[in-house]
Amino acid sequence: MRLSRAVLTAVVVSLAAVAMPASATAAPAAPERGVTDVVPAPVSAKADPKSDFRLTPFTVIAADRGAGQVADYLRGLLRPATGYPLPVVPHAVGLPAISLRLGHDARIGTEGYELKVARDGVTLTANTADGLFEGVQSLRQLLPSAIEAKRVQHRTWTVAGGTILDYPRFADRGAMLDVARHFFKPDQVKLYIDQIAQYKVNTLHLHLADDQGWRIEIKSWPKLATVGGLTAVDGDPGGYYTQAQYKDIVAYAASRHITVIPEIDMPGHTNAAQSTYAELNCDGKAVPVRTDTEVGYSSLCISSPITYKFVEDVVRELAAITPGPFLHIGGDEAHSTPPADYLAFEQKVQPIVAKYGKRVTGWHEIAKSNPPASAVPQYWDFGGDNASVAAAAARGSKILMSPANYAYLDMKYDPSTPLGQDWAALIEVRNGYDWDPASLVTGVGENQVAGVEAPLWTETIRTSDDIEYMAFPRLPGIAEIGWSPRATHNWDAYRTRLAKQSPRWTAQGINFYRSPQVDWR
Ligand code: TNX
Repeated sequence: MRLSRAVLTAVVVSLAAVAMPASATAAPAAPERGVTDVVPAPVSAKADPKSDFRLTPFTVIAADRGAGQVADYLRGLLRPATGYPLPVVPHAVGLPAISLRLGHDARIGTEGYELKVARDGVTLTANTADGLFEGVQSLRQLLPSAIEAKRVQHRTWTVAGGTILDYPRFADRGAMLDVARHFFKPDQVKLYIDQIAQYKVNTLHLHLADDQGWRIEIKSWPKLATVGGLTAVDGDPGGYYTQAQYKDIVAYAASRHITVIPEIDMPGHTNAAQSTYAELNCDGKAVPVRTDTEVGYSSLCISSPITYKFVEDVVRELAAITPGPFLHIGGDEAHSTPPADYLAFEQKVQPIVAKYGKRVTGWHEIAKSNPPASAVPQYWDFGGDNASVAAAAARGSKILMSPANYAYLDMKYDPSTPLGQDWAALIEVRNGYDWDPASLVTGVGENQVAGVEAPLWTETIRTSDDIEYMAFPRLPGIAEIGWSPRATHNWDAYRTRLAKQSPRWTAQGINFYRSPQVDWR
């Protein structure tokens, strides 16, 4: 019997189907991405593979009034790799659209959003532009990682289907960059802003002055920057931001829905100021310049009126160029300031911050000075009992959590990490993720926690590559702890989601640490 060609083909095809390896039919390969893969994990996410949305050259971005800035930002994200025009329009009028809508939804607060991806369009709804911006960060993760490429990629662009309802656990999710130990130029700070914004980080704390360098122009004390800014750790080149450059960084951060918190550390960590201006020392003699990495040796002169003139001038000028509500006044490791002097200093300085319309934040040592309930102590110790921090929380202060043994991005991953320090801990990706801000400090529970911040001290950090290597992949973990519900916390699930982020980092040019704890793709 001769089989016709058609019959033969049919037999071969059905045989091939039977012969398919069991793994391919029983467990289809995990998709590259979906609504349940987003980092930080959303409050709720329901995937629907039948409702994928395709971006095409005809797709438009339809934006409500008040959503224009986020729409332009989204267009800027999607255009380089797609090459599509993606015009921003008020109404889609029949064209396939990504719609950005402002509404009133009591479930999602000021930073939450609802994202619906269907075959005929994507709808992102929030109560504020901040919420839309955070929703856009989820939306971009639903596209192939090639969307992060800087040049046109010829391929299809499918947004993974489904719905997300999402809002943050804590109001503050921050990153700190120490630009004092090593200086980073405005463009480097902006690059870091873009990198952290994608994980819904909403504050950037800039550590602007320390023993080794002063980094912000103060017009009434001009040599702080022009002389005190010349140095950096180990004799490396210094630098400073003019007030115009600082304002530009602040505006750039605002365009990424990030608030800048400037820090002038005092009464310790002040050698750069005291080597520049002799009158800031009790004996009227300038101290020598220092670029080593000792801490705790410097102190402003607590008994001198000039000290408070200096502080007020700095606070006034900084407050005038800082739209955010907080000024950070440091206060850590003031080992050369006697406790009574520390108290006297804090009680004089904190009202100066209030006088210029700002709220005080500072390292948790400020809690010893009975700060007002509006002040936010930033906890950096290892957890457990801390009477003054607990007392501040009991008086109504919220506490920002930056435990050095979990959240410090300058800690080495393991003994072989070429950068960083190890005084607090070695922090592998899992350690950096496995902690809970609401059960860290006795007496500071869920409602007393302002949020989390991941500080990056830069004694050993010199370049943007160095910043990226220490922040990635740990910063997304801290961001997730700050954003995602406690109930989503699960290392095994997280490490799988984290692995799927790495092609995005590669496309963005981020120099990340390939932790052996994660099965990178
Ligand atoms: C401690 S903890 C510091 C910084 C250092 C850092 C290095 C704290 C508030 N201060 O002065 O840069 O350790 O890890």
